[in-house]
Amino acid sequence: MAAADAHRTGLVVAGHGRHVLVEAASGERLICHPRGKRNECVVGDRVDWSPTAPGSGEGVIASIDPRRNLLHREDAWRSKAFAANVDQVWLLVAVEPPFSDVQLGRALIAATAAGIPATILLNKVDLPGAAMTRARLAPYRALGIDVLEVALRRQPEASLAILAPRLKGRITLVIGPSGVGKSSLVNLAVPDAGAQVGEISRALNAGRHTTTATQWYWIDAPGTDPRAALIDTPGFQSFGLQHLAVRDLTHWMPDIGAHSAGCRFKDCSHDREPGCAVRAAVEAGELAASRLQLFQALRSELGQTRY
Ligand SMILES: Nc1nc2c(ncn2[C@@H]2O[C@H](COP(=O)(O)OP(=O)(O)OP(=O)(O)O)[C@@H](O)[C@H]2O)c(=O)[nH]1
Ligand SMILES: [Mg+2]
Ligand SMILES: [Zn+2]
Repeated sequence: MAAADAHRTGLVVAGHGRHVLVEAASGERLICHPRGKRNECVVGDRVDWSPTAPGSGEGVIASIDPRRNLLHREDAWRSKAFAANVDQVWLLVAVEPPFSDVQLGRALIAATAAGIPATILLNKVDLPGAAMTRARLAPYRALGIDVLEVALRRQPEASLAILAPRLKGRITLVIGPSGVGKSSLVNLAVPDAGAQVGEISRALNAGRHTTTATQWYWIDAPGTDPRAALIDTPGFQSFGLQHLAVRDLTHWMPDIGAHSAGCRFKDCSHDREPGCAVRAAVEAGELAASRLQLFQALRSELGQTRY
C-alpha cells in the first residue's frame, strides 16, 4: 500500500482552468481534477493524486504540498496565480511593444514580496529604439536588479550564451506582457518545446494572446540533478497587488524606503509634506519620478477599504 501511494505524487505542469495536467513520478502525464469545486493547484505545485476510477487514465488531487513560494496577482475581484515553488522569475520586456513602468514596477514588487529573486530581460534589442528602452530601465538597475539584453529570435546563439548559465539547475518562471517573446525564449532554451509564438496564432486568428495556459517545460533530461525548467505564462495586462498591505510598501519598494529615512516626518506620505526627502530625491534626479508615481498610486489603491 505504501509503495503504491509513493507513486501517486506528482508535479503540476499545466493549468487549464477547471483541471490541471500532472506529471507523475513515472514521467507520465495525466489530467487531474480538483477534489472540491475550485481548482486550487497551480503550476509548480507538488501534489498527491489518486485515480478517479481504475483504467480511466485520469486522477483526482488528494492534497497539495506546502509551497515554498507563490507568485500571484490580485485584483479587487479575483486572484490569479502564475506559479509556485520557483527559484527565480524573469520579467520579460521588449523594445517592441514598449513596456509599462507601472506593470513592470508592480511585477517587481510582487516578486519581492513573494521572496522570489527577479531579473529583467530586455528582448528584441535588434530593433531601433533599443537605446531608449535601455535608458528607461535605468531606475531598475539603480535598484540593484540585473538587466540582461537579448534578441531571442534575431541573435539566438548569443542570447542563449547569456541565459544558459542562469537557467542551469533552476526553476525559472517567465512573465511579461503579450508579445515580448516569452514563448520564443522557451523554444530557444528547450528545442523540442514547440511553444506557439506570435506569428502563428495571428495566422490562425487566435486573438491577441498567443499563449493561453501556463506551462512547465523541462530544460534537461530526467536524471539531471537539479533539473532545470522554464515556465511559460500567458501575457498579463494588469497586475493587481491587493494582497499586499499598504504599510509594507516601502519595504517592497526599497528605493523609496531608503530615501524616506531622510524625511522630516516619520509618517511622511511623500505627497505635500515639507522636508520630504523622497520628493527632493526626485527633484535632484536621484530617483525616477515614475517610482514615486507608482508608490503614490499603490498607496491610494491599497489604502482603500476592502470588502
Ligand atoms: N525583432 C525581434 N522580434 C522577436 C524577437 N524575439 C521574439 N520576437 C517576436 O516577438 C513576437 C512575439 O513572440 P512570442 O514569443 O509569441 O511572445 P509571448 O511573450 O510569448 O506572447 P504571449 O504568448 O502572447 O504572451 C513574435 O513575432 C516573435 O517572432 C527578437 O529577438 N527580435
Ligand atoms: Mg507566449
Ligand atoms: Zn517624504
